[in-house]
Parts: sequence; structure tokens; C-alpha cells
Amino acid sequence: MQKTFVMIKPDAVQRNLIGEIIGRLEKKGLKLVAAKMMILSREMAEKHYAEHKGKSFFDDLVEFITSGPVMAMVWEGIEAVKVVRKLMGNTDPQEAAPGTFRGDYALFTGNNIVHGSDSPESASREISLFFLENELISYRKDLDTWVNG
Ligand code: D4T
Repeated sequence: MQKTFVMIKPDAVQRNLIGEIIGRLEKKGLKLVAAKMMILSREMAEKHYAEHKGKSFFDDLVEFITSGPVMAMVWEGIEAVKVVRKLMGNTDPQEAAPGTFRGDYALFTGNNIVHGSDSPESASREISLFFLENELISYRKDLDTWVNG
């Protein structure tokens, strides 16, 4: 079973989309194993987006992601990293397919409502940046049998 890190960004929190995004992840069959509402410090934001340091959009990105509360979460399921990226859609909401979070609810890259890890390695790094090991809940759902075999 794979874990991935998902963050509902400040624009989506402001637009009351927390429930919509969590609802879609739940209905897909993924399992929520950790969640924390927080306002990112500049230091945390710079660590999270370290791979983009030096790029033209880095300062705006850090400004945006620290501008208000985010919902940081860990979701678990078969191929969770890939599945969440598919549900999110293209980084550029104008290219994101209808039916995806970004395709349905966002208009431009600077405000693209949700983050999801792009590889299992990124997921491990991001999960340990945001959560202590004992904040990840291990539990069983009947649904596990139906959706995960
Ligand atoms: P995140 O990391 O937020 O899930 O987005 P993606 O994984 O889909 O895309 P990314 O890492 O390439 O970009 C991180 C973050 O930077 C913003 N961004 C990106 C931006 O404002 N302008 C740009 O040109 C790009 C490429 C949006 C997401």
C-alpha cells in the first residue's frame, strides 16, 4: 500500500473546496491517514518547494502558499501517488482535463488549488516534512477489501 502527501492550497481553503476535494479522494477509495490544518512558515514553504528555488515563480509561489491556511494530508491506497496526480490534473489548469480538481476548479497555474506528491520518493520526503511518524494512523476499513482486493 502506497502513501502520498496531498495539500489543499490556500486558494481552495478560501473557496470552501476542502470538502469537495476530500470527498472525491474518499470516493475514489483512498484512505485518509493523517490531516492537519496549518499556516506554513516561510521556512517550511521553502523546504517543501526547494526544487523550484531560483526559478522565476519561486517567490510568488512561497508568498502564495504561506498566504493562509492549508490542509496537509496523507492518503493511502494502491498506487496512491499516481492516482492522486491523475485526479488533480495538469499543473496548468488550462490544460487540465474536465473532471480533474484543477480542470474543474482552477483557471491558472499560480492558483491551482491542490498539491500532490509527484513520486514515491517525493511522497516520503514531504510526509516526513509535514508529519511525525506517530501522526500517521494505521487502521482498517471494510472498504479496503472491496477497492484494494
Ligand atoms: P504542486 O507541486 O503544487 O503539486 O504542482 P505540480 O507538481 O503539479 O507542479 P510543479 O511542481 O511543476 O510546480 C509547483 C508549483 O509551482 C507553481 N508554478 C509552477 C507556477 O506558479 N508557475 C509555473 O510556471 C510552474 C511550472 C504551481 C505549482
